[in-house]
This record gives sequence, C-alpha cells and structure tokens, in this order.
Amino acid sequence: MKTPLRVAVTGAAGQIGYSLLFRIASGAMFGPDQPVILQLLEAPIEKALKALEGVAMELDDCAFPLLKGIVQTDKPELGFKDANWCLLVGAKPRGPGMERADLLKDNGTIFIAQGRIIDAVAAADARIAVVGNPANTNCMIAASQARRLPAERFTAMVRLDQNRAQTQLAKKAGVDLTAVKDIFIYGNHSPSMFPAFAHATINGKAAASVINDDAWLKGPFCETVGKRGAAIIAARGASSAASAANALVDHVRSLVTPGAIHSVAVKSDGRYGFDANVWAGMPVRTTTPGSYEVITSYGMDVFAKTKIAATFKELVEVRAFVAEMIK
Ligand code: NAX
Repeated sequence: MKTPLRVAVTGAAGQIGYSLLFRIASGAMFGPDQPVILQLLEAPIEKALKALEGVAMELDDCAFPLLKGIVQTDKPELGFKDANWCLLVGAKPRGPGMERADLLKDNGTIFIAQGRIIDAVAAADARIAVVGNPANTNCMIAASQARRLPAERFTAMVRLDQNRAQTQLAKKAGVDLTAVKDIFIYGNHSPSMFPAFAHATINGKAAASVINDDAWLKGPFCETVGKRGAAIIAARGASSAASAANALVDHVRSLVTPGAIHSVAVKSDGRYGFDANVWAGMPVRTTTPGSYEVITSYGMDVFAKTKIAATFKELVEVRAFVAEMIK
C-alpha cells in the first residue's frame, strides 16, 4: 500500500468542489492504487462550513477504499499542513456592479495569505494548482509569496479551455474526439485566450486542412472556446462546475503522468512572446511526476502572434493592477 497523498482543496463546499472531491477519492486523479487524505478548506462562514460537513458525510457514505481520511477546516494552516497537492478552487466571485480592481484586490488578499501559508506548512514536494478566478493572476500572486517552493510548482488551469477546443474541432470535422490531438491554449484563462489550431491534428493530419475553413477557425472557433464559460452560465444559470472539476482531474492527472503533453498556465520566462513573470497558458510535457518542461518548438504565424499579443497585453494589464501585491 502506497503512503496516502495529502490533497488540500479550497472552496471544498462549492459547486466545483462537489463534483471534484468524489473523483479524487475514487482514484481518478492520482490513480487506482494511490490512497488519499482530503484536507478540505472553506471560508469561515457558517453556511459554508455546515455544507462542508454534509459533503464530508457523503464522502464517508461512498466508502471509497482509497480515502484514508478527511480534514474539515476553515484554518488554512491546518488545511495545507503537509499537503502534497494544494488545489485552490475557492475564490471570491465577481458580484453585481463590482469593479475588476475590487475583485482583484479581494482575491489578491486571499491568495497572498494562502501562498504564504502553503509555503510555510505544505509538504516539501507540494504542487499547487489554481482554479479560482482570475486563475492566472491568483496563481501569480500566490507564487509571489513563496520563498521555499519554486515558482514552477504553481500552475493555473487552462485545461477546461483545451478540452472545450478539442470537442469543438471534433464536432466540426465530424470525427471522434480522440482523433483530435495537440490543441493547446495560450495566454489568460479569459475570453482573450488563444486556442492554437494551426498545430492541432485530426487523425494525424493538420486540423486546418481537414476542416478546410480558415474563417471558421479564426472566427467562430476561437470565439466559442473563449466565451464558452459565459454560454454555460446563460444556459445553466450557474457557471461550469462538473466540467471544471473534470478539467482539474485532467490537469493534475497529466501533471503526474510522465510524457503527457497538455496545456497549463505556468510562469513564463519569455517564451512565445510572453514576458517573464506572467502566468500564461502554454503546452508542456510532463517529465517526472509533478514536473514539466515547456514545449518551445511550435512556430507561430502572423494570426497566432496577433492573438498571443492580445492575451499577453491583458495579462500585463491585470498584473499592473496587482503590482503592489506581488512585490
Ligand atoms: P462556488 O461559489 O460554488 O464555490 C466557491 C467556494 O469557495 C465557496 O464555498 C466559498 O465559501 C469558498 N471560498 C471562498 N473564499 C475562500 C477562502 N478564502 N478559502 C477557502 N474557501 C473559500 O464557486 P465554484 O463554482 O465552485 O467556482 C470556484 C472558482 O472557480 C470560481 O472562482 C470560478 O470563477 C472558478 N472557475 C474557474 C475555471 C477555470 O477554468 N479556471 C472554470 C470554472 C470556474 O468558473
């Protein structure tokens, strides 16, 4: 029996948490022979903590053989203690009429504190994956507080966008989803993101030649992927939850699977035109469990460069809003 992994999840009583925790406990994230201890962290709000109690009761009722313990807490020092993975899902949502600067400030406060505490109390091999929006910026802020854990350990999720792009390409080409490969997301997890279709393949051929509709790829395809989150809200009356949880399972699963090639928002060091010190979506190859290298070999045409420049500009603008927080 392997030693259980300690997996901290923030926002554990939220809607993504409700789709996520059962997948982790069932083995979908770390494999069918890897036991886990779930360390569930919620905001110090009575209603959220009560809901968390109910979620923990349901986890118990699943009798998952891999689930070796559940911690429920509103204390980050306890929630992140010795955690091997910290999944930062909880964040403050943008309320009606709320300015972007206020949202960034409120979330910045949360992610500064969490970054510091993770750095102080998490396991030496801790990896951090940020989902709470604005995910790239929150990840940058948390990483900026770390002195012990290297910045590469902090990643933000763009896998939902990659999964969305893969499905859109498969539908358009009328092929099975598994025929679509190498579609990666560049930049911010926001409508400005760029799904770089020029490198995608369908059944081993260039996706652009199979689809043969440049206008669709440059227009509706990019727009559909970029605005999918808003379309889900319009249809469901609530933001993506099960698909976001599924994408986080994919994000972590790929990061612990050597050889996996996938999109992750990571700290840039100037690749693909992103300036150092923004967290931007890029293709990575997992090297050893939890570690990766950025794939730098993809060339970009004029259209791709323009799209990447736009999402980069947005990342830099947002960084300017939080400059005080990342000093
Ligand atoms: P919910 O509002 O259902 O749940 C969030 C939970 O976080 C709440 O239970 C809240 O009490 C908790 N929370 C707030 N502050 C906390 C803190 N300081 N410590 C611990 N817990 C805290 O939101 P949900 O639908 O689960 O979404 C969570 C986050 O994911 C949001 O920021 C959302 O915007 C973001 N998303 C990110 C996606 C991505 O692809 N990166 C896609 C889906 C989703 O929109």
